[in-house]
Amino acid sequence: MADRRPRVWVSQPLFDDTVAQLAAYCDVVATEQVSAHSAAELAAQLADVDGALVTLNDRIGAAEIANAPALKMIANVGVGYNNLDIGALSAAGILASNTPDVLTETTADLGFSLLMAAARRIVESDRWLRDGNWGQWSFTTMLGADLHGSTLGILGMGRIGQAIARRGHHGFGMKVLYHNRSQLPAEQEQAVGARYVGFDELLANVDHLVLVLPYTAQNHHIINAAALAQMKPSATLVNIARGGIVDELALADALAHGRLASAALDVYENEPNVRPELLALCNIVLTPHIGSASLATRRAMVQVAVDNLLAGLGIGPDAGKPANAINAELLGNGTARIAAAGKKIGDKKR
Ligand code: 8YV
Repeated sequence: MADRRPRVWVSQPLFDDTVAQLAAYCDVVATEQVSAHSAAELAAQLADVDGALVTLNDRIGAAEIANAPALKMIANVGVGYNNLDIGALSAAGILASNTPDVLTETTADLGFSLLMAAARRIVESDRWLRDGNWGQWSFTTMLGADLHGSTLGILGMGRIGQAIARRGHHGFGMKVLYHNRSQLPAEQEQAVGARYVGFDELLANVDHLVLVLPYTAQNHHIINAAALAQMKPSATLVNIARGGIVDELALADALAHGRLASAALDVYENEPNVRPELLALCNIVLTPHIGSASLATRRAMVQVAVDNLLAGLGIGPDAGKPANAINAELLGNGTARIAAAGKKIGDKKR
């Protein structure tokens, strides 16, 4: 059978010049408007392609790939990939990749910005001033909580967690406590000035808690009413991970009744819908999932995803070995569709 150019689908507008690199090797179908694709639309788009470049908007599991016989590779633009059912993709021999590293510092920057904004009541102050409330300077207006010298807690100590710890320890002289599935090696802990503690100890002892753990079924609503009740009433909670980690109604209740001083969320359980109970509060900062949203970082993420996609389709310098394969075991055990095909599609230099 004669070689044909692979077909790829790009699920939403990204950066045209970066995505154009795909067109040198592949026939590209690019969605031109930002839209949430239904399960049926995803299945229809994936039915006829070899690869896809997708984002967290695209929830892809067994049903969406059931009629996609040519599909070999899904490149997710993002480090989190809870939108993909990796078990279902692996069972079908479809590789998946993500974009770690390039977004670490940008996302840590946002986490820290949200922490400062919430603890020092910056957004609330801005709104209060614009609303014409500043009649007279007063000693007690908008009293908040200090970051310097306080205790920072981090739940989830991967790359982004460590980058936040570094900021807190080296930049703000904070004591840093963390909890994670596994304890870091001693030299890594020292580099970011962080000490491992149990989950309950973390909740009870920190002045500020930042959530940076990957979302799984096991940690669904791990920050619930009981967890919030263990925290200091003066504490700040920041979530830059995934919305499902926090019970949003319990959080809104704690904030409304003075059991937690402040919070900041960049992620929500049912994006883009934000609960009215959260919107009604003044002691919470709400941003629309912009953790990695600097221009340079978003461009870098798309480049990494494009490189992964081409590699997964057997094209370019890393042909057959996408650098960020999530289910890389498929390459080792020969069950990846690309490996089973056993051929390189094109060898054009990039
Ligand atoms: C991305 C994110 O912008 O990387 C992640 O996990 O949450 C964001 O940085 C998002 O995933 C885009 O798909």
